[in-house]
Amino acid sequence: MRLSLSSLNGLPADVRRPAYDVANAEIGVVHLGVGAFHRAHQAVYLDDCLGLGATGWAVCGASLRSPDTSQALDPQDGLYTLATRSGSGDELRIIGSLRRLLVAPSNPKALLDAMSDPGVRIVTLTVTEKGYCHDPATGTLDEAHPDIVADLANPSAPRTAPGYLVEALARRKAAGTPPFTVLCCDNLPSNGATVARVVGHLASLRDPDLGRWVEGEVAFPSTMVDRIVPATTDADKAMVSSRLGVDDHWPVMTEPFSQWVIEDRFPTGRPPLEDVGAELVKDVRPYEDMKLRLLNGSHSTLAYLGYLAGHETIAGTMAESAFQLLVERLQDQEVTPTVPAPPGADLAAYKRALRARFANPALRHRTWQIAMDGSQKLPQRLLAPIRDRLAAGAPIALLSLGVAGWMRYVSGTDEHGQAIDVRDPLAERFRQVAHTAGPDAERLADGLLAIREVFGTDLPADPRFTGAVKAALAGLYREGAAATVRRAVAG
Ligand code: CS2
Repeated sequence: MRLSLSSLNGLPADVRRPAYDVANAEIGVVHLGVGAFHRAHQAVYLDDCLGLGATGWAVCGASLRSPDTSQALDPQDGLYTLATRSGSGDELRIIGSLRRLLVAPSNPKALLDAMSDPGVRIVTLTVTEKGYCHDPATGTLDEAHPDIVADLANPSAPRTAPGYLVEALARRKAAGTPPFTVLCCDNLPSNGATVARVVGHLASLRDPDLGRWVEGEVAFPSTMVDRIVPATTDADKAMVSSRLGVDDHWPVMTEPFSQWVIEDRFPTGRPPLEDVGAELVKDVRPYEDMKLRLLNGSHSTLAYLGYLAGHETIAGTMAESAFQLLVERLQDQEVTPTVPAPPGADLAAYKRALRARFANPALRHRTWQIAMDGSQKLPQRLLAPIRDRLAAGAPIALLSLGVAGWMRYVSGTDEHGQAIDVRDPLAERFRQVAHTAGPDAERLADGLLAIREVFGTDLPADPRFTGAVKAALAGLYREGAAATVRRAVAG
């Protein structure tokens, strides 16, 4: 038997179920990028809102690429299990807010129709950093991106999230329907402003008048989203299904912690998110810097160096005391001075909690998963604090070790001569650089530093930065990651 509306009532008593009439919940949100993160984060807040009796805020979730999620959840009436993992075991809860699933490539019209529906007031997005087709160093639309070129040539069957947003907004404008609010939930710097810039630019390339309308009429509030959501494994699926007594083909696994800070700017209304734990604020920036630099910056550093040192998971990496110390020093000495504390926040407690979250052994968060798409992540996670430190004339040795870890990783060969499965939109460029450099660390560093989309033009010209990164990279080649980390934290 399968998890579905008809099997919902027979679930064990310790599995929490939606506290509202799921079958009749009306859609008010379209979500682009309906992956595990959305299902463990925004969909849960909306499920809570529906449970409080706020109607009209169920979700129509779309995949922009693969049909996997819809294939797993359609036969389950959109229902799935959220498993919250901690030292005291797994708590299971069924989420009902995902009322409809669409697969964009096989039916772009259905998605554009859903986004044009006047009942839809918000479009949320988790399409990952690369899904915005922007230049990560400058945050502007990459006009030469093949999918953007395709979306301009064929606007009614878009390939990209910006393409869908622009076409749907154009249709709403033509129909006299007020625009939806665009709520980016990806880990981009100033995510609202960045997506506004990208979408506004694409709209203006289609039609300057549409561009001005998007700029003047559409709200793009910024958000800071936080919840660690490792990819679901077959063992997770089997565990959940056996506890439910029915099959769930795609549960999501997560940690107890969850945070959502949202700029409160929704001209056409929003669900009562403040009643379900979200923080509605005027300025998200300090929260975002805190999270991107302290959490994600440490995460990427642990992912590259941990992977190289032979660790499969973040918790496994944190179990080595030198890595634990590395994170602590990186956060305390080099990153915290670049992060103004958000109102009322206790940064010391925040950092302690972060390290405990990383060390949660119940979460098997793979270093390889976090290592993905580094070209899109490095600028906001490690390079932005490095720029601030350089401007202040302050040391950057540990941040540079993270960058060197990325370089060693994208060289594509591990410390035992085995190939690394490097996933990144720029993977081909990395391969060429690594091929030309051979085993020469200095040449590898020079080749990668010349990638302007990652490093811009300022950092490669600053010998304080290039010197620190090259010294760290030479250490990684000479001694390996584990010994380099031990040496970095010694004394
Ligand atoms: C991680 C994030 O994969 C990654 O790059 O750093 O997904 C991280 O787990 C989340 O941002 C936590 O909120």
